[in-house]
Parts: sequence; C-alpha cells; structure tokens
Amino acid sequence: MVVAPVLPPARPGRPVRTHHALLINPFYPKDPRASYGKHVLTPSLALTSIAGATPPNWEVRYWDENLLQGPPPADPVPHVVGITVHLTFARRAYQLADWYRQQGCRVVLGGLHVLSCPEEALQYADAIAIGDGVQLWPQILRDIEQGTLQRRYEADFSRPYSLDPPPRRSILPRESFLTTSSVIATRGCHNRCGFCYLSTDGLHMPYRLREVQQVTDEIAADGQPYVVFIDNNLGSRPTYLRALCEGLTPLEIIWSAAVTIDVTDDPSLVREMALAGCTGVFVGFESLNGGNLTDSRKRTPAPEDYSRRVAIFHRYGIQVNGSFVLGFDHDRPDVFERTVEWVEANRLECATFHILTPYPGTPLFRQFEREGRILHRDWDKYDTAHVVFQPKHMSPEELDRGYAWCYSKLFSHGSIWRRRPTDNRAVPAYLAMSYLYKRSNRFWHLLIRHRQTANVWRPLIELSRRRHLRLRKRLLTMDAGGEVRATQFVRSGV
Ligand code: B12
Ligand code: SF4
Repeated sequence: MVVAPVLPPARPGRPVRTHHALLINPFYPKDPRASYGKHVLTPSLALTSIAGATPPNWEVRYWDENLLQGPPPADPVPHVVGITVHLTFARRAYQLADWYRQQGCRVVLGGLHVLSCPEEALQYADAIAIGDGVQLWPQILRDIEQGTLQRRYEADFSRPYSLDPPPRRSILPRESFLTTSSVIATRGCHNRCGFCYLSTDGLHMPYRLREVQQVTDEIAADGQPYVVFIDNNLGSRPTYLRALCEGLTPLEIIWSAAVTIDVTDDPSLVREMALAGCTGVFVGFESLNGGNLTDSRKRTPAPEDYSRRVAIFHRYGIQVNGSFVLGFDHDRPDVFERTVEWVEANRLECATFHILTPYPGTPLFRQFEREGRILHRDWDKYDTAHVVFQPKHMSPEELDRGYAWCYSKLFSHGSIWRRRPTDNRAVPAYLAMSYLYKRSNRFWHLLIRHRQTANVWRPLIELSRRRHLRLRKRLLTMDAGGEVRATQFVRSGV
C-alpha cells in the first residue's frame, strides 16, 4: 500500500488501437497510521464522469492503480490515456505519462493539480485539461481524431450542472469497492476557507445544484444499498438538502455525506436526513480554537457550541466522523491532547487528523511563502500526513510526532472503548466495526489485492440498511424531540 507497482520497460513501435481510451487513477502511498479502508470506499468520480462524456465511437477503459492489480495495461496500446492528477500523486502521474508517451499514446492530464500548476503538468502531457473535464473531454477526443490537438484546454465550472451526462459506472470493477455509488449533488461551498483547495487561484467554482430527480435516478440506476455523497458540503443550501432528503427517502438506501456543522442550526433538518437514510456525516471541525477558524475565514458556529451540535446528530442515530487540522498558528503543543480528549468526550465514532497543508495556489500557500515558512515543494509529501511548513509554536518534528500520537491514541483499545455508544445494545456492532475499520490494515490489504472488498462488506452494509429501515420507523412514530441512538454498522463519511 506504500510502493507503486513497478512499470515494465516501455515497448515502443507497436501500433496503437484507434478510438481506445484508457482512464487512470494513479497510485499514491497510504498512511499506515490511518485506515486503508477509506481508499476503497468509493471509486474516483472524476474518471467515471469523464467516461460518461466520452463519444459513443470511443471505447473506454478504467484502471485504478490503488486496487493493487499491478501496473496499468499497455496491450493493446491505447490511442489516448487520460490521467487524473492530484498533487499527492503528481509525480506518479508524470511517470505514467512518460511511459505511455514512449509507447506512442496521446496523454491528456486533468484534475486539481493541473489547475493549480498547469505549466508543470504541460511538460509531461500532449494536452492538459484545466477545469471541468466533462466539457473538455469530448472536444479533446474530436481534436485527436482530426489531428488538431491543442496543448491546453480550459473550462470553468459555471455551466448548469444539470447539463452533465450521468457518470458511466459500468467501466468500474464493482467487486473492488465498498460501494460504486460515489455521487455528487452540489458543487462548490458557501465558505472559502483559506487552506481549502476551493480557494485555489483560477478556480471558478460557483455554487451549483443538480436536479434532485437527476441524483435519485442515478442512484437507482447503480442499485447499491450504500451511497457516498462526495460533495464538499451537502448542507450549503438547507432548502435543497431538505428536498434531496425527500427524494432519497423512497429509495430506502443508507448514505453518508460531508456537511458543515451549521446544518444542525435546524434539528428538524437533521431528523429529515436520518429519515432519508443518512447514517453518518463527515464534519470539518478543523480546529477547537476560534482564532484558527477566524484566521482561515471559516464561517462556522463557535467551537464552544460544537458538543451540543454533535449531540443533535447522535440524537437521530447519525454517526459523526470529525475532521481536524493540526498545526495552525494558534496551535501549541497541547493541541494534540486537547483534540483527542474532545473527540473522546463527545464520543465521535471516528475522526481524521490532517497536518495543515498549504496547497499551491491557495491564500495559505502565499502567506507561508511570504513568511518564508514553506520547507520544500516535494508534492508527494503534501498529503496532510507530512509537515511541509514551519509551524509557529512548535517544531516540524513536534507537529509530526503529535499527529502520529493522535492516530495511535484514537485507534487504541482504550479510546475505541471510551467512545462506545451510550446504548449498550449498540456496543457489539460498534466494536466489531471499529476493529475491522481501524485495526485491520493487513486484512484490508488482502481484501483489496484479492478483489474481495465488496464480497466481505456488502452483507454488512445490507444488514445496516435493514437495521436503519427499522430505526426510521421508530423515528417516525416519535415527535420531533424524540431520540434514537446510533446502532449502525457503516462508517461515516470519506
Ligand atoms: C472522494 C475523495 C477522496 C477519496 C478518493 C476516492 C477515489 N478513489 O478517488 C479518498 C477518501 C480515498 C480520499 C483520500 C484523500 N484525499 Co480526497 N477527496 C475526495 C473528494 C471528496 C472528492 C473527489 C472527487 O471525486 N471529486 C469530483 C470530481 C468530479 O471532481 P474532480 O476530481 O475535480 O474532477 C473534475 C476536474 O478536475 C477534471 N478532471 C479530473 N481528472 C481529470 C482527468 C482528465 C483526463 C480530464 C480531461 C479532466 C479531469 O474533470 C472532472 C470533472 O469536472 C475531494 C473533494 C471534492 N469534493 O472534490 C477530496 C480531495 C480531492 N482530497 C484531498 C486530499 C488532501 C486527500 C488525502 C491526501 C487526505 C488524507 N490525508 O487522507 C487523501 C489521499 C488521497 C490522495 N493521495 O490523493 C484534497 C486534495 C487537495 C489537492 N489540492 O489536491 C481534496 C480536494 C479535499 C480537500 N478539500 O482538500 N479523497
Ligand atoms: S467549509 Fe470545507 S469545503 Fe467549504 S471552503 Fe471550508 S474547508 Fe472547503
């Protein structure tokens, strides 16, 4: 899980198979301190979306190096290779691009890192797609057919979302993911935090909504019991979320999504989410220090009110996966202990920790550059698991050790036990799931390599879904102040 598959020597001079496109999600090393499970939770929506926009006279194939099935295929030699590039796997993407170009393929690079560092990506590609690939991909393929391929293609994200064709999930190896239904309903976010990729220079991503019917049709067509919404913030527009919940309820699926904590402003909306099948939310708390949130320009309720709001999710049986960023300018060496203590006191079912990472092109990157605090530009290490800048009140080593300590503490037997649900009936399921998810990386490795992820997880998901249907019935019979407890299996969020 930490070393990319070795590429065999390139075999140039073979004929390319015309109108054959290969889409690749490159390998990235996994942090062994966190769970490997999250990496096979869902497939890349970028590539299925682009596949959906592929003209019918093109054959399209998908390869995800993170599924541990060896190096990507070069037989037959693809006419076009499309690679998605994030900064953490940019180096690997460029290596793959070189390898395919040596064999006569046309290589197109797209994705977030291409948007923030286009000149860098151009050195490795025949063409780059800056921005929305769904608009650009058909035009790129047409230009390749006509021999008029340009070097750069650009599109912003302002086109109405409802014009996008549905993602093509039929290209996916269904057995390799916990669910193939990674779905998006909204694009953008009402916030623009200084450290977030949404603040990248040149990224024009206004808030966009898809028709509820479009979203529910897509979910029904994929036929999975569990759906993961990969929206930056599904709760940005509460009226839309309410309408979406109404559309999701009859599907009788379970789902999870990322939301900001202000979704709890109206507890009746949280109740609607539970009734529609929401079993878990991923919440970016970011920090328990208000100064850090103000510096980041995050519009959010005060950290002092977080506990009350977490309890609202729990009241309706929704698990909370809290995301915390460590190393902000108001953080001192006690931040690690204080954060973990808070996670335990509030019985968060799961948490993810991230070392503050200045993504290139963001205000945070510019600030640290101005202050001379960027330590290096080795993008491989910009994965939120490595320190790449000089923190204000501690050394990089202290931050690195503190981050590792947070995970070892969170995944320890004691912490898992302290965060158990208050309802004793829910404890066995919680423990089984916690151990499977958090302390079984060897097992995950086997499941992934032997393509058993779906076989092992689907029965558990189905069980969770049925339990959740019963929970919804109980919830319906209660008044709005009623309470159900978290008794689910499925981990929350991504
Ligand atoms: C799902 C997800 C994951 C899943 C990945 C599942 C998978 N198998 O892909 C998991 C949970 C594993 C994951 C892990 C991590 N993630 Co993540 N993840 C996301 C998330 C929520 C959705 C990505 C997505 O599918 N977007 C929807 C697609 C349609 O958008 P898109 O990728 O931008 O693609 C469009 C264009 O860019 C372009 N395009 C993209 N590729 C290509 C290729 C071609 C050929 C073309 C023509 C066009 C094109 O066209 C697409 C359609 O318009 C995003 C946040 C977000 N909402 O986007 C974060 C995000 C991508 N993740 C991020 C991070 C930091 C991580 C981690 C490093 C965090 C951690 N410490 O664990 C890890 C490690 C992964 C890694 N090394 O990259 C950051 C990346 C920041 C950056 N600047 O690169 C994001 C943006 C979150 C954030 N707010 O900071 N992640
Ligand atoms: S709330 Fe989350 S998704 Fe929205 S801008 Fe801030 S970090 Fe990004």
